[in-house]
Amino acid sequence: MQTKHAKLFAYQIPFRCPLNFNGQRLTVRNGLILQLQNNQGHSSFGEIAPLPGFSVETLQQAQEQILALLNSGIGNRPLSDNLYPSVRFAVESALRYAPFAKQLGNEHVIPLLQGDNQSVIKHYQALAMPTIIKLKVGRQRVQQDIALFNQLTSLNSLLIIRCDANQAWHSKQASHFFANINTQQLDYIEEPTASFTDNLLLAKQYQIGLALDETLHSSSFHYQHHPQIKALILKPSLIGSLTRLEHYINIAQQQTLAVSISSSFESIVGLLQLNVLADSYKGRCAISLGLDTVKYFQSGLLTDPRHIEQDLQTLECLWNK
Ligand code: OSB
Ligand code: MG
Repeated sequence: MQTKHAKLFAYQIPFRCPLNFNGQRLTVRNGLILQLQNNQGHSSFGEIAPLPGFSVETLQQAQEQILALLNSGIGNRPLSDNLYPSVRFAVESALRYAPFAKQLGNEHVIPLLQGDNQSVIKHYQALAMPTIIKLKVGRQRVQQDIALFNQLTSLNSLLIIRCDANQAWHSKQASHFFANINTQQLDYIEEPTASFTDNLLLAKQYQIGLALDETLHSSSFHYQHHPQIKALILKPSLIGSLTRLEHYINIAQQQTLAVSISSSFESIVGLLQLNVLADSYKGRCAISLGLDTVKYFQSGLLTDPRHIEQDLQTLECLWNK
């Protein structure tokens, strides 16, 4: 299929409250939407929104790269190996021209809880106490994380929690956490410390499951299976190439790992694209969707799947040919 037209839009979506990304406090989310149209008139989207604190590239760099690519004619020749992950994922997925769902496949979206203990508990109750949640830990004293975990599990003895520490703990802090929770109710934890070796040791000692997230983003990392590893967290905007994602899906399939296709706080356009991608992996491994992030945006621009076309018309257009 040949691409006939391309448009590039710039968006800015305010967060409801400022959010912290690896020490970077953001009040708005900035990104780009790529819209391609093929010679049969089908439209397709990709989102380019490097996440400060997580992405190697800045939005400015990504914007320069996508504009250069549009200038040289997108889809005319193989993509260079030097594309930034956010650009590569947007372009590769838009070029697939896979039809969009009209809404997120909610049944597999895992509720994400973060904030102070009181608001997390309130949030959990407001959700009618689901049996699986993802909980951010490592952003307050360990003792408070322990109290929160135990409060949640005491509200619902059937609750299974997936924790995510974003490598915030030292080994001692992680030990303290695992020693003081009911590990039977911990499905797995993403990245307790920054050391992969320590994480494996901790997991063995406390008989808990590990999930790999940040670890997968390092180009020098080569997967070797350990029985403690239970899940892979795949963030396509940070991993970039569909081939690399496919590689991890193959590993998950071979080792029976769970996979979470997870957001990097994209607009609804990026989230729908991630949903399409997750659907394409169905049947190969247990897939869940880490896409419960649109709730952090002020409702309006690019937060409602029904209004994408109208919303795009209000955005600054950086390319239209
Ligand atoms: O650490 O998993 C993370 C979003 C942006 C950057 C890092 C992370 C996240 C998420 C996305 O947690 C939501 C999810 O995975 O459920
Ligand atoms: Mg994570």
